[in-house]
Amino acid sequence: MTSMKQKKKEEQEKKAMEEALMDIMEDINLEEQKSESAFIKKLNLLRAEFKTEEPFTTTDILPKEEPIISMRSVAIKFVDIDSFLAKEKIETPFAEEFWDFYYENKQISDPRKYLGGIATIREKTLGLLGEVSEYVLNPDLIDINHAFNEKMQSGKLYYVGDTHGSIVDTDRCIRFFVKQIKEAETNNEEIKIIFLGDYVDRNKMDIHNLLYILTFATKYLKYVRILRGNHEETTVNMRYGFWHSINKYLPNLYLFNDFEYFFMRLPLVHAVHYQSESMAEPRVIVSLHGGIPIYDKSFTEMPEIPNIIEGLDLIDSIHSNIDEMDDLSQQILWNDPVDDLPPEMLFLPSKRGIGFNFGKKVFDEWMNVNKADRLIRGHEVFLEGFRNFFNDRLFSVFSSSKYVFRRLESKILEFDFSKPWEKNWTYLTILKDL
Ligand SMILES: [Mn+2]
Repeated sequence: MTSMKQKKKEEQEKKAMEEALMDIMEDINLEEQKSESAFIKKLNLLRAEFKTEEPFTTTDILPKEEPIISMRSVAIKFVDIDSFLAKEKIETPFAEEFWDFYYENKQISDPRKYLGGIATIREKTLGLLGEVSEYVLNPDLIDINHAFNEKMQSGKLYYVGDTHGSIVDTDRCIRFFVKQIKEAETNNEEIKIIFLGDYVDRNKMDIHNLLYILTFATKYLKYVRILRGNHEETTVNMRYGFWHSINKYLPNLYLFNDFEYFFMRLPLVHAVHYQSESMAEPRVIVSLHGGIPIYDKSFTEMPEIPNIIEGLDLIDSIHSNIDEMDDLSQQILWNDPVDDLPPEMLFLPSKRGIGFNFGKKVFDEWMNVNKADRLIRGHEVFLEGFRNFFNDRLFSVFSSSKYVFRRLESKILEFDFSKPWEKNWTYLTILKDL
């Protein structure tokens, strides 16, 4: 009986939700949206809206300055989180409320569950996005080349790959990290946690997954960094689920725009410059979502390589849409490494239809130019949740145990600087080790 009642209640809720959606979307034909051409139409409509509509509360989350188009030889600006925290008065009531909802009350089982109700959804979500923009993505912390650079002398460094709405994995990771952070604070040790992008799409819990990660990053501002993945982008979101999730669970036409506006501001690159007291030179661990960007593509000759750590010649990633970004930004989000290239080839066009597959020679040269020791990235699905390339200098990690129809061993990557360099990395299985 109870389950019958429950089912009926759910149906009623669903109906009310659908009606609300119809009200909000008015003249947009829902059947039409299912076909691809209608998606394109809708997309163009959204693009037009981005440009012409008076931003309707998005003012707070948009960058005030013009997108950065060109720069040369920019000195590295390091994140100085301690003086930032000392100088800023941090107030994050929305993050606190979301934290209470996800972490304290464990409200993560039902995608329709949301704080408040439909009337407050947009307000609260925008509140959180505003807090993330103001603190986590503050221009004082992010370098002019749209990267985070920071120093570490010791402690532990963690990387989380694509989570794609797999909130079970995310929840497990966050609970583990909270413990690690508390331990580090007690022992006065350093700790950093970097999320490599791809928070949404592929899973009905994707909105919650994203909001949970943003909440964690705001709550633990001192330790957590978030990057943009190729799924924090409009055309991909229209196609792979996020757009549907919003329509289904949070029926608000403008909320999709708000998220897309927000995604534009996520940085593409993070670099840890690790140097203990006994080291003469720092070792640089670069992370990004997809792969290393290069200038020209003859496939058989060594390309010209940009130094993205000391300053990009050209980066214009502040767009909601991949087509409008510059070539280097697109490649950072989409490129993949490849182990077995024909001997005469240095890289290949990607089967994904955007970006490239790069081989060891180009990778080694890129690392030279960028004075980097290791590269950490996500973007690729491996059943074992990870793969190392190029003599353990490139680490690829995937952190969603449920991906489309596959089950896999999702992992996170840990560096423990108390161990010798060559042996300081370990992959942890999220649903087993954490
Ligand atoms: Mn990806």
